[in-house]
Amino acid sequence: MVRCFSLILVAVFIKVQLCLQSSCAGKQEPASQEGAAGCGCDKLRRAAAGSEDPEERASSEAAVKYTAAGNEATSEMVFIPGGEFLMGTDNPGIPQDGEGPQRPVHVDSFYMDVLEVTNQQFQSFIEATGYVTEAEKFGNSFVFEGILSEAVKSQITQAVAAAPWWLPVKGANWKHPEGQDSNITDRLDHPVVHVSWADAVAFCSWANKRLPTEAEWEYACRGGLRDRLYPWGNKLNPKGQHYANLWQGDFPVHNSGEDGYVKTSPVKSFPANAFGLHDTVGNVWEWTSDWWTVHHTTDKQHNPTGPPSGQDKVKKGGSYMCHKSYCYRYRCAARSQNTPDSSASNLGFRCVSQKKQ
Ligand SMILES: *[C@@H]1O[C@H](CO)[C@@H](O)[C@H](O)[C@H]1NC(C)=O
Ligand SMILES: [Ca+2]
Ligand SMILES: [Ca+2]
Repeated sequence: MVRCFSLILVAVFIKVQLCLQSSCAGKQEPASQEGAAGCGCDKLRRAAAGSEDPEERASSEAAVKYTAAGNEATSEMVFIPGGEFLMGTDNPGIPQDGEGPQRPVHVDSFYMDVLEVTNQQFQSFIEATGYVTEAEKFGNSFVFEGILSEAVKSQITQAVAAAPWWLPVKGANWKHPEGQDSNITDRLDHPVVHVSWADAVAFCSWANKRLPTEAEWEYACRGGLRDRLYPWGNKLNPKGQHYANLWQGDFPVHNSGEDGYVKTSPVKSFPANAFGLHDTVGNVWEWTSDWWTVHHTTDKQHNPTGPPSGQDKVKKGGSYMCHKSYCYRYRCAARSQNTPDSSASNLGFRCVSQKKQ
């Protein structure tokens, strides 16, 4: 199995310049397997990851401090009627991600947030609890180079070697998505970003909810459709309309913003699927509760929860940075992974619960 690269420190100034001028863009096309897997979304990991078990840390913090839910602050939920579906695909867009084989899975009914958790909602959680996110504790987070100010870029001396467009930015966190000179004042209705897996678990616990399993997330994404690529069917842009906030143009140098957005979009900017869920695919990646594996049984599964342990957590749905040429992961069966302490400018979450909140 291909393990992820660790964060290799390089002199990025030169690297980014090179990247912008030619080499990276050239490498991205055509859509070879390598190119398709090369978005770098899974390459983000902190240089000095803590050894604590994030699951334990998240659940104990959540249990002790954050049991009082502020329900008005959290999203409207929709009932997802349980049933059996075909999880994964036998025609994987990115085989090494473990998208296949297609397999029968039953999930029980549950409720799911209609929308990705927003900055406004996350702010209510912080105000109510005093919670400090991992990005704030670490003092930095990963930001896509293309959305940074020149002032911030000029201070950065490191990058992710395998994906030089990801820069660890000092002071970047949920309140300052592109570093210290940015804020969320004009994007309270955008999805919160720079939240680690434990941060997401803490928020959901506070709201008396939890993260979805990968199976629940994928079942919900499919909206009752069988064996389709997207939450709305097989055509990316039916009738010329955009159904998700993705990337149009050439990655990583030019985002044409044809769908209306070059960064995150306000939640609900694109149509809902048949279950009433918006932005499952696109806008921001969404954490799930499962540990990552690329090996799946074809035996019928009942409410699967993934491997008992692991190093990375599964994230689903792709983001505003996804383009077919290098990150064809804006499909319900697609998946990627990050270490649980990772946070980035295109990674958020939504919650589920067994009971109506
Ligand atoms: C937030 O950012 C906007 C635009 O980027 C800026 O005009 C505004 O002054 C900032 N607000 C604060 C409180 O820093
Ligand atoms: Ca877009
Ligand atoms: Ca999403």
